[in-house]
Amino acid sequence: EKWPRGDEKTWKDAIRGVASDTPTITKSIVNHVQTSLARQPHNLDDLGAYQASALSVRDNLIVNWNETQLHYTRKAPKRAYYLSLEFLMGRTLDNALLNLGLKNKYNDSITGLGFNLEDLIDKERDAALGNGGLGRLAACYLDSSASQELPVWGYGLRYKYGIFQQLIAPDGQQLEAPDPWLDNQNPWELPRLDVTYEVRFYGHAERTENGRAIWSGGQEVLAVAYDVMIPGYDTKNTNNLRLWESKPKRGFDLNSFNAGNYEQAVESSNSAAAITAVLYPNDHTTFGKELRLKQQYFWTAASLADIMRRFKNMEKPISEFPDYVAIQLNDTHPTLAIPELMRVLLDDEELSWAEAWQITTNTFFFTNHTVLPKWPIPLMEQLLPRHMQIIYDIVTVEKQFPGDRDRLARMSIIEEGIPKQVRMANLACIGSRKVNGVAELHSELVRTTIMKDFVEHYGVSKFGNVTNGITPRRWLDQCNPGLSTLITESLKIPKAAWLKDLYKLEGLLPFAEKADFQKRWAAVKLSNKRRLAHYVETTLGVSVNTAAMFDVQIKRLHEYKRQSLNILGVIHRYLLLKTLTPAQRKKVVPKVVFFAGKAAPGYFIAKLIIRLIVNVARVLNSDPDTKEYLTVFFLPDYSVSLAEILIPASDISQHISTAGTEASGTSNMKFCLNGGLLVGTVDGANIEIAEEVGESNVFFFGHLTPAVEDLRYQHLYHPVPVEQKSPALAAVLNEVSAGRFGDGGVYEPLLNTIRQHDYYLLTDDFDSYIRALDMVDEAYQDRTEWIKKSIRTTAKMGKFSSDRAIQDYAQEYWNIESTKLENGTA
Ligand code: GL4
Repeated sequence: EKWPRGDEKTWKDAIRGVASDTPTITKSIVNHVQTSLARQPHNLDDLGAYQASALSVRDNLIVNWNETQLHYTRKAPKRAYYLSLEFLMGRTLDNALLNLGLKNKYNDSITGLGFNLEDLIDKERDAALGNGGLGRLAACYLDSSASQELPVWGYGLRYKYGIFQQLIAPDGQQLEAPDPWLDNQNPWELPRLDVTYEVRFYGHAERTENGRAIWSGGQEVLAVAYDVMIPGYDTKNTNNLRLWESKPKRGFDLNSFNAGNYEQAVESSNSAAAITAVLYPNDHTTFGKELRLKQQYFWTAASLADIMRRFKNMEKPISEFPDYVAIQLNDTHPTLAIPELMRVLLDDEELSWAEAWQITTNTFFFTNHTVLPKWPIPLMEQLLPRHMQIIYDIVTVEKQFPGDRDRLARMSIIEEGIPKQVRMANLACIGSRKVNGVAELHSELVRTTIMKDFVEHYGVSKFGNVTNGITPRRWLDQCNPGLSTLITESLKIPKAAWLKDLYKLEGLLPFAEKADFQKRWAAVKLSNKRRLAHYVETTLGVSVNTAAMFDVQIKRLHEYKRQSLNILGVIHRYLLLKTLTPAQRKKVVPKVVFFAGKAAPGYFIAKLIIRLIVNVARVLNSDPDTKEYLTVFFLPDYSVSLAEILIPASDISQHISTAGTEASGTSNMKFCLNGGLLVGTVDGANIEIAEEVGESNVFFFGHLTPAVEDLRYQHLYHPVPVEQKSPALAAVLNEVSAGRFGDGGVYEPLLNTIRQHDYYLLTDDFDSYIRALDMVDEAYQDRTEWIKKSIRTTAKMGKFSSDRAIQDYAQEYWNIESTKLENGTA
C-alpha cells in the first residue's frame, strides 16, 4: 500500500504507540498537567492529577481505538449494534487501567509524582446514564464484546444530566438533585463534531406511490456524535460506544432576533437541546411523554443513519444489509428503529415493501426485560406522521395472523381504546428475527404469557433465552482486588486465564476444604467489610460493627422488589430482641442491614418505603438494648461505585421479589461471584444460580410463580385478614401504625397496600421469609461451614460471566465473529 502523503519515515518516527513504560507514562501525565490543564506542579491537587492521568490513559485508548476501527473497516465483518437508551458505565479510570494491563505502571508513575492512585480514582464522577439493571447490563455487554474482540458498537444518548442525585432529608424523605456529571469535563469521550445527522419531527407525510411517501416540514434538529472508547480486557481491541447529543440545526432564528424578539429567537434552539438534556428516571414504567418519545426517535434515527452510512461505504447491494448488520433492541425503547428502517428503505432507497420488510425482519433482534409499554396514537401521529403510516401499513400488509377476533386483537400492534395505543412490544416482536428473555424462567413466561399468540404463529424457535451475565473484570478483579489475588495465587494460572474463562473458577472447589485457604478467604471478606465500614463512617459519621453479619439489599426501590418485606422483617427481629434478656441476646447473631437504592421521583409508595427504612434505622441504631445486635443503614445516592464497595463486603444479600416479577436480576450474580450468599425467592436468575451452586448454598423461601395468580385472586375476592394469615406480620404493621417509627399516619398508604390487595404477596410470604432468615442465622453460627459455602458459591459462577451471554448473542442471534486486532495489524 502506498503511503498517502509526505515522507513515510517522517510520519512513522513521529507516530506514538501506547505509553507502556513508567518513564513514558510519567512524561505523558506531566505533559497533560502542563499543556492540556495549564497547571503547575505546585498547585496541582488530586482532581488535577486525576484529570491529567485520565488524559494520559485516554491517549492510549485512542491509539488502540483508532487501530481497531481501521482494522474493522478493512476486514469488513458483519457487525452488531447494541441500541440502548441507557448505559450505566460507572467510573472508567480504574477499569481502563486494568483492561490495558497498565495499572501497576501508572501506579508507579503516580506515586513518583507524589500522589496516590486510589485517591485519584475516587475523584472521578460516575457516568450514570442509566437507571439500574437494564443500563448496567448494557455496560457489561460492551466490556465483554470488546474483550472477545467482537465488532460490536453501542448506540445511546449523551444526556447532559444522568440519573438524579439522591439526598435523604432528616425526616427520611428522598430529595432529588440534578446530576451535572459533565461539569468537570469528561476525558473519556471524543466529540465527533463532524459526525452529524439531521432528524425530523412533526410535519406532513404525503403518500406517493408503491407504499412510499414524502415527509417534509416540521422541526429538524441535529444529532452530534460523541464516542466513548471501550477497551477490551487483555486485548488491543477497543470498541466504540457512540452517544448522540441534540443541537439546533441553525444556531438561532436571526429574523426574530433582529426584530427584537430574543425569546422567540432562542426558543427553537432550546427545544432542540432539550431532547438529550436529561435521562428519564423511571425504571420499568413509561409515561406517554412527548419528550421521551422524541428522545427515542432522535436516537434511533441518528443511529440508523450512521449504520446505513457505514454499510454503504462497503459498496454492497442493499439486499445484503442483514448479512453485515445485526441490531439488538434493548427492550422496547428503540422499537421505532423498525419503522424508521422501513422508511429509509422505502422512501430513500426506493425498495418495494416486500424487499424492505425482508431486510428489516432479518436485521433486528429484540430483548424483553419487563412488561409492556405503549404509546398513545394521537401523539405518534403528530410527532412522527410517516412512521404512523408505516405502522398502519405493517398492520394491514403484514396481516398474517389468522384466528379468532380476540386473538387478532391481542396480537395487533394497535390497541383499541381511548386513545388508541401503539404496542411497542408487539411491533418489536413482529419486526424482529428473534426475541429473547433474560433468564430461563422469564423467557418461559415470555413464551407462555405475553407472547403466547406469537409463539403459536411464528413457532417457538423465534423465542429464545439468553440468561444475563456480568463482567468479572469490574465485578471481581476491580472491586475486590484482594479476592482476585487470592484466586490467582491459588489456581496457579495467570489472572487473565480465569477472568476470560470464568468456568475456571471451578478450580477453587478443592480449596473449600483447606483450612489455610478458608482463613485467607475469610480475611479478604473481613477487609472488604472494613472498607465498607470506613465508607459508612466517613459519609454518615457512625461506626459499624464489622464482626456482625452484613446483610445487603441494593437495587431500585420498587414494590415488586419488596424492600418493604425486608424492613418489616427487620422490625420483627427488633421486637423479638426487645423481649429477650441481656443473656439471651448474647446468643443472637449480630447483624447489620444495609439498604441503598433510588425511587423514581413520582413513585409515592417507593418513596414511603425509603422513609420507613430511614426511620426504623434511626430508632434501632439508638436503642441501647439492641444496637449491638441489630443496626440498619440506608446509604444515600446508590451508584455503580457504591455497589463496588458494598458487594464485596456482604455475607448475605436479599433478592426477594414476588415470584415471576424479576425478569433476571444481575446483582444476585455479583454478590455470589464475590462469595456472598443469597436469600431469595424462586425468581429470575436466582433459580439458575441455585442450579449452579446447589440449593443447599441458597436460602430460598416464598410462594412459586404458578401460585401467584391464584393468591392475587384470593386477595381480591376472598380476603383473609393479616391477623389470621400472619400474626407476626400483623404485630409488625401495628407497631408501625402506632408510631413507633415516627408518625404512624404517614405510613398508612404503604401499610394499606399490604392490608388491602397485597398485590405483591407480603402476607403470603412473610412467615417463610422469617424462617429463611432464621436458617441464615443458624448457618452463620458454623463459621467454617459458612466459609465453605462462600467458596463453593464463587467457584460455580462461571455461567454468569457476560462473556458467556455475549457468546450466546454472537452465535445464536447476531451471527458475528471475533475480529482480533493483532499487534501491528493496522
Ligand atoms: C430489568 C429487570 O427488571 C431486571 O430483572 C433485569 O436483570 C434487567 C436486565 O435484563 O432488566 N428490566 C428493567 S426495565 N430494568 C431492569 O433492571
